[in-house]
Amino acid sequence: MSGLRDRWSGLGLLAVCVLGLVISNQNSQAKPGIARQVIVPQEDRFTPFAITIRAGQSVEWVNLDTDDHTVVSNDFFNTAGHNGTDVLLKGTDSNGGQPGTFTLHFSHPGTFVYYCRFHAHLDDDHQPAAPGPDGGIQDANGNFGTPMNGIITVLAED
Ligand SMILES: [Cu+2]
Repeated sequence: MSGLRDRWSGLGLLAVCVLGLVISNQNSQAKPGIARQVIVPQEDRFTPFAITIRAGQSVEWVNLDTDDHTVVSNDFFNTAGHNGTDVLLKGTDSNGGQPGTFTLHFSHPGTFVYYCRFHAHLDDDHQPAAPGPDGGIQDANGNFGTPMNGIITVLAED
C-alpha cells in the first residue's frame, strides 16, 4: 500500500516540476508592458502565490484552467489601489478554448491582497478560507484547507 502511495507522490512531484517549467516558459513570454503574470494552472490556485513588482508596472492574470475563477481584492489588507476589484477570469470551457485574462496596472506602492470568491471566502478575521468539501483543493488526506488567494507587493519606482 505505502509503496503505491510513494509512487503516486513521485508522479505528483514530477507533475509539479513539469508545471513549473511550463509556467516559467509562459512568464518569459509576457506581453510588453506586463511586468509579471499570475497563472491559474489547471487546478484551483494562483501561481506564484506572491509576486513583487515596481510602481508603474502591470500584472496580468491568465486562467489556463477549464473552470472559471475570479480575482477579488481583500480590501482589509489592500493598500495598492484597485479596491473593490471583483473580476471574472473565464476558464477555457467558457471562453472558446482560450485562457481568460485580466490586467491591473499599479501606480503606487502597497500590497494587493486578493482571492477567488469561488474557491475562498473571507472569515471573520478577513482571512481567506477554503469553501470546504464543495470546492477548493483536496489533498491526499481529504483536507480542503487551501483557499485560492495571492498577494502582489508593489515597491516604489526605481
Ligand atoms: Cu477559483
